[in-house]
Amino acid sequence: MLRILVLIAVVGIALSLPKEKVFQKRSYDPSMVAFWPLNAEQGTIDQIDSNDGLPTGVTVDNTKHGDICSAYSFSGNSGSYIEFPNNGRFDTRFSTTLLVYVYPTGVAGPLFHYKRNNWGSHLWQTGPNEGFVRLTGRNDFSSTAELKANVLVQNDWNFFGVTYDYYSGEEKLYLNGAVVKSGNIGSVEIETQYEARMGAVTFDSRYYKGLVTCMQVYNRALSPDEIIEAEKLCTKCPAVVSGDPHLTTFDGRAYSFQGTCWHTLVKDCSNTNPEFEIRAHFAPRDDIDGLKTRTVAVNVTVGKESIIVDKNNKVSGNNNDFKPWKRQIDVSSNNNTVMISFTVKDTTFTLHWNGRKHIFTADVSGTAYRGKVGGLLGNADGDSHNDFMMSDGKVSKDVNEFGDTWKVADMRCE
Ligand SMILES: [Ca+2]
Repeated sequence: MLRILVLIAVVGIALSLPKEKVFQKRSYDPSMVAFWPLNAEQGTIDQIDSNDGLPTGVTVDNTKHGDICSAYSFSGNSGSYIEFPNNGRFDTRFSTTLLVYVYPTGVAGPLFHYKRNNWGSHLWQTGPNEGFVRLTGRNDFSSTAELKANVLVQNDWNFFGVTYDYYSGEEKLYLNGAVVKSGNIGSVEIETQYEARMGAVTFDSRYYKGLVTCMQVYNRALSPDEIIEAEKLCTKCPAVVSGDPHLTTFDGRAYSFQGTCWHTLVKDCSNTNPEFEIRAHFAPRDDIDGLKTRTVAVNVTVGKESIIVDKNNKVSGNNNDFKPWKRQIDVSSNNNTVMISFTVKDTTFTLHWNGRKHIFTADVSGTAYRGKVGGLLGNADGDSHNDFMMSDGKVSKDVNEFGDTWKVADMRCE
């Protein structure tokens, strides 16, 4: 009987998980005690422990807002919230950092609130532009001083949060990596032992309306530099090459470029002997008049390995010369898409190519090559303004001047 019950319990858990846990190649800061990506790929699954969020009355929003492609949408009523069960892992008790990306469209509501039915430690939006935090004392119902600042921008992304250092007593409110308010609340053991709610609590009629993604909890006060690094864990839209060809860089800059023949999309610029390079073959469209071009093949080179995938998704190259366990370029396909991935240092590139539709997307995770790549997809340093970096390292204002420097000299085209 016990065996049957255990089996049922396991099946129940498997069915209730919204998505599979995504295997992370990167390792997180050891002080991170909870991380809910709150995006289309990883949903409400806790990437650190098993405190997966339980969504109620919220939807995944796949509309691109700024450079973020997916987030959770809260409708601003009592039935729209995510509850995060707390097995003790994100009970930080002493020092803490709470960070979250919010896109408010309403007036007020809880962003991360410990204790669903009363005032535990909490981070809120308390006015159209007002961010607010109050940490509460553990078990003695005391409250520390509030910190608030009129800094949130409506209908835009705000990377908002708080740090608290138990030893110094310093508490700091952050927006987009900068301190916007600070105070000293002394050394208080804080109330963080309860479940947390986002969107709505049961005892207050203010409900958050808007989008949220990338909720992070740490058990120490991060420094400003570390908060800027933490922001990079938040999933941005992939770089895209599609159409005639319209391109969007890793940093979210969209432009059109009509070069023909092979061009470099992404290249390792950290070294005179690049470790990897991704190229695309642009050809004039034969189905319409004018100078429109589109992508007809992609070429990926990593070390001595090189493959080309054509518009029929056919893969050729020298990768069969390598034993499977020695191959650096991983290729798989399903339906109309070829997926190519490779990892160098801590950085993984994930590429999707749909030859029939002439659509190529590139995702990058890791930090070793931030700002150390070049090509038509930009330098991936988080700043869209410098994305027209030419092959000599200078930044151009002219799209054709920029694009032409990334034309590949030693590859021929019919
Ligand atoms: Ca850039």
